[in-house]
Amino acid sequence: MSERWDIFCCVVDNYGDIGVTWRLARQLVAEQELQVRLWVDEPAAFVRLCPQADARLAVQLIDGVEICHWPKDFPLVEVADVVIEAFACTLPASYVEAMTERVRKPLWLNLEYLSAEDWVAGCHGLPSPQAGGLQKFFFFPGFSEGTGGLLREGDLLARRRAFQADVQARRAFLARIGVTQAAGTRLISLFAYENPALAGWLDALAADTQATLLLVPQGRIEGDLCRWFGEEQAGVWQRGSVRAQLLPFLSQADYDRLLWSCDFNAVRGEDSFVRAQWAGRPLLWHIYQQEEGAHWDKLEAFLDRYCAAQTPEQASATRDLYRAWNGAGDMQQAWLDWLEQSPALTEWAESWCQQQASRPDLASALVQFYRNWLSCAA
Ligand code: TRH
Repeated sequence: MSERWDIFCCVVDNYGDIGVTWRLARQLVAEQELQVRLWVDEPAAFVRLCPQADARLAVQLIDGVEICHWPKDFPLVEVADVVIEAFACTLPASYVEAMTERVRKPLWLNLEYLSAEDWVAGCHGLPSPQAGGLQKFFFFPGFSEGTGGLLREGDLLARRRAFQADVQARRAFLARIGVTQAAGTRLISLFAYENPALAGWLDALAADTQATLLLVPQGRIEGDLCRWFGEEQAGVWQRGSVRAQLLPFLSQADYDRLLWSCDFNAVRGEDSFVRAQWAGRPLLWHIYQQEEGAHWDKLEAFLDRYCAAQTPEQASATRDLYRAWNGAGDMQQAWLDWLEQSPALTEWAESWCQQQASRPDLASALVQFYRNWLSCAA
C-alpha cells in the first residue's frame, strides 16, 4: 500500500498556484507511485489548465490524481501521511484537528513560492511548532544547493529535445494550434501581465529586417496589444515586420510544446517561468508585482544567478532587457542590445537548463524530505 499525500491549493488569482500543484500531484503519482489527492477551491481555474476535467464534479480521477473540490464546509476525510499546504493556504480547521488526533502524526509541509534569493537555503526545511503537538515544515523551491529545487519530470528534457529535433512534430503541433510559420520568421511566445513596456518591444520588432510572429495565449496582455496594433482581424494583428496571433489558452502539455517551439519565450509568474527554462531557449520574465517593490529583490537575485557565468556584455544585455520589461528602462533599446548578443545567449539558455537539471527535482526532494523525517521520527 503506497503512502497517501494530500495537497491543498487555494487559487488566489492567476494560474500559478493550481499550475504548480497540479504538476506536482501528477509527478508524485507517475514517478513516486504515491496516492495523491489534490484539493482545489476553484475548479474552474483547474479546468483551464486541464480541459478534460469537469468543474462540477466533487471528485474525479485524472492522470491517477484524485482531484477533489475543496468546499467551504470541509467533509470529514481520512488524514493523509503527508499534507502539503501550497503557498501558505490555510488548511480546513477540521482537517487540522483530525491531524492532531491521528496516532501517527502526518508530515505537514508548507510549499513556498519560488525565489532565487540567498536567504531561501537558510529557511528551507525549518520546522514551525503548531498547536496540538504538530509541526509544520517550510519547503522552499530554489535554484541552488540547500533548497528544494525546481519541478521537473524525469523524462522532461529527453522529451523536449526529441521534440525540438523533430521538424515534423513541431510543424504538426503548430498546425494543430492554428499556427503557420513562414520561412525565416522568428517565433516568440508572449505570456505576461498588463505591461506598458510592450509598446517599445513592438516598435523594435516592427522595424526589424527579420519578421516576427508573436504567439499570445489569451490573457491579460491583450489590452496592450490592442492599444499598439489597433483593431485585430480574427485574432491576428500585423504592423511592419511584426505579426501577433492570439491563441486559445492551452493545456499545460501543449503550453510546454509552445515553449519548445519558439525561439524566444516571454513568461511570467512562477510555473511558466520555470518551464521556459526547461525549454532551453532564451526567456524573458515578467515577475508578479508585489507591494513595496519586493519583487525587485527577487528579480535581481535571479539575474545574479542566471548571469553569473555570462560575459559582461551578455550579462548587461540580459539584465537591461529584464529590467526594462519589468518597468525600469527602455525596452526598444534593450531589445536591440539583446539581439546583438542573441547567438551566445541562445546557447547560454541550454547550458543554464543543463546546470539546473543536474540538481534533484522538487518532487524527488519532497519524497526524500519525507524519508529523512520518517527515519528521524523512528
Ligand atoms: O498565472 P501566473 O501569473 O501565476 C502567478 C504566479 O504563480 C505568482 O507567483 C503568484 O504569486 C500569482 O500567480 C498569484 O503565472 P504562472 O505561475 O506561470 O502560471 C501559469 C500556469 O498556466 C502555468 O502552469 C502554465 C499554465 N499555462 C497553460 O497551461 N496554458 C497556457 O496557455 C498558458 C499561457 C499557461
